[in-house]
Amino acid sequence: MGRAQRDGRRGTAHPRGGLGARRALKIAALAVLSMPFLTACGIEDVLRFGFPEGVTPQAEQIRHLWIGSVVAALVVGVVTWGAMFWAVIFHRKKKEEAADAIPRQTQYNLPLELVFTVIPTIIVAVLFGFTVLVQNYADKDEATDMTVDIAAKQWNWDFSYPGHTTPDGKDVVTIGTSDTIPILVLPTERSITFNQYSNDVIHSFYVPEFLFKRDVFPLPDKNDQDPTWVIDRIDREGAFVGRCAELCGAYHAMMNFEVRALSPVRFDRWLELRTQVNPATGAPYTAGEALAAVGREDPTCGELCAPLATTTYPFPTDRTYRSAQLPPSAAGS
Ligand SMILES: [Cu+2]
Repeated sequence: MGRAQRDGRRGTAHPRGGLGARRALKIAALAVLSMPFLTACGIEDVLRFGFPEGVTPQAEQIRHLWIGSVVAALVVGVVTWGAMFWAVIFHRKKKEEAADAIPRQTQYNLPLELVFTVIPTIIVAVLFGFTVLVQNYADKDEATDMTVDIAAKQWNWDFSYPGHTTPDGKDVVTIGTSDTIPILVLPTERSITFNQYSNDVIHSFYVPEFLFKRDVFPLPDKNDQDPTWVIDRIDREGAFVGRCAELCGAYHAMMNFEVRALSPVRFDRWLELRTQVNPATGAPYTAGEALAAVGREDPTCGELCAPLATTTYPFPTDRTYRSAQLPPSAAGS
């Protein structure tokens, strides 16, 4: 096609005035549609609406419930906004109407009111049904491959592994202190029971990547609280920050921990080391020492076997502190 022809076509297809506006509209639409792809995230990422990507089957179910609920809410929103704007635009008072004229009254329209009652009831029932299904799954109680005990305290966490003892006969336990973020080392591909209790006030165990939190109560049996929950597995290795999600006192915001998910082989070796004495210290391996030892034996472990938490860091507990608290890496630079 010759240049003149092309120009001619363009001239007749788009009258000069509308061209700019139409093109701008097209570009805007394209920009909106392509945003998820340009930011390297799929439609699921966009629809997560801020939810982290879960790493357990339970988290996946919870995420689907969240996405379904948000999409349902958006559909209801679009229909409602549509009806509102339609009424505002097309049912304005007409010029020829008298000043005191009132519009046609439609109250007590039984069929319409039945529809407006039945539709929300169906929406609520469907949301309720899906919620119950997911809740029952996320809250199920069944035998798992292993158990971890979680003890919350103002303002830290202890994690112990029942059935595994150190040479001096004590339980293998990881103790969080003001100087050390406790690392909850867990295996991937195994089902895990979490058993939790508090030594003082109510805390809440929360790992964002599990999309799940559970209040940690003192005396859960006397307080009629279920302290046990399970996950079917952790899907991948990684370090995931954990937090206390219940305001529990002055240093609540500093009550962080880290879940370190290792492959079953690495985890078994880590737990085995924790039941032994570290020749370098003459005491049983701490969580960090055992991680470092696994890393030395298996250099491919890399950051996963870092002896200190990599997703969070201890906060100064000095109450006279009046400046921003920076990560140790940033503070030095
Ligand atoms: Cu707490």
